[in-house]
Amino acid sequence: MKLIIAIVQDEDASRLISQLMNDNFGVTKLATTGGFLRAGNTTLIVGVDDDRFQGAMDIIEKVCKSRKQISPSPASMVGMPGAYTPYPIEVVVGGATVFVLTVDQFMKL
Ligand code: 2BA
Repeated sequence: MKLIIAIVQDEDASRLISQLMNDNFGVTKLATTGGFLRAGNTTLIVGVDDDRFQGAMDIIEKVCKSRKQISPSPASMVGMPGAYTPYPIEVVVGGATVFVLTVDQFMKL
């Protein structure tokens, strides 16, 4: 069994959850915040049997789009010595940042 941890954009989250649930994947949604932009994003936890892993990844890849985002200033630099003037930066965010872990045990008690 695998545990998929997928960090996605809020705009894609609802459709992604619907599509995963339609295919009978179990999904947990966490409201999260990116460290760089300090903007909201969504983290989904999906536990899947090995034989259904690729199916879940295909849905994530199909639904999640990469987008350009303008940040007024990299939030991580605010307060750094020498970083006095905020300046806009353009970053490409997503589609999805995905971590895959092998699950030792899965139980519902
Ligand atoms: P954020 O940390 O808010 O990052 C948003 C986007 O800003 C990133 O998109 C990337 O394009 C850019 N970015 C991040 N750090 C940067 C830096 N030091 N210099 C220049 N640009 C930078 P993504 O790579 O698609 O990441 C989207 C979100 O996924 C991240 O939001 C963060 O919440 C998560 N993430 C990405 N890599 C991660 C990792 N290794 N561990 C944990 N979370 C991660």
